[in-house]
Amino acid sequence: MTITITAFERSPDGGMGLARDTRVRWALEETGQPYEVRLVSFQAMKEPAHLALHPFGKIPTYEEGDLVLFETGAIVLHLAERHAGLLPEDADARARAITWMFAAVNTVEPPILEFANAKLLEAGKPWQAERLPLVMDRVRGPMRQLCAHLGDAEWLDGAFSAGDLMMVSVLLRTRPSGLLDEFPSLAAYVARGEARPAYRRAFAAQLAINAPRPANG
Ligand code: GTB
Repeated sequence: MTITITAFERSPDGGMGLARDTRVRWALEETGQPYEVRLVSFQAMKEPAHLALHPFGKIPTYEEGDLVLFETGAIVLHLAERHAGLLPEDADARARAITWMFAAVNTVEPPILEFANAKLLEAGKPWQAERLPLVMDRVRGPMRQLCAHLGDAEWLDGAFSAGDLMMVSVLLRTRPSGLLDEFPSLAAYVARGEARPAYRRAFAAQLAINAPRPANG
């Protein structure tokens, strides 16, 4: 059955892999699932046809026959549960990998989003200069704790799993601000994720859509 996901027609990051379709593409690549992509504009995301797939009017969405999913955590979990490659066989190890997926989106990602919003949406507000360092510290907290957990390990819990896929994807958003480089072991962890052939294919596919196109003569 054909899998179709949606992605930005023009990603605000110009294809640096920070938009959330990248993590879904990565999971599709890790599990060896071919997929198609439907590109949507910001305007189209808020129109009824897209809202029928995603009640919050965002990307990515996931269609597979009659099944329609949204929320990257749910999509990656769906793929990981149905195909080999992203979750261990052992039931306890599987539960721990899923725990790390939740930790990525529920504990590590929220302060990163708060920081992104404070930087972009509060630009020019009189309180921004005072607030930004506080918000940045809230990002550092879970990153510091994650470093302590990771130690010298390659991945969060044994072999690479959907937990790592989600965590690396979330941490990638801390690179442009310089925060990721404050934590060399996390930067190395993210680099290990990016070095995976499946990640490289996912990154290249989304970059190909967003790369500057030559002007038509
Ligand atoms: N919790 C949802 C999930 O994980 O699926 C969040 C989905 C979401 O926020 N999608 C964003 C979106 O559709 C795209 S990824 N936004 C459009 C809108 O809200 O109107 C967020 C994103 C956008 C741009 C960058 N960037 O340029 O660096 C990074 C991340």
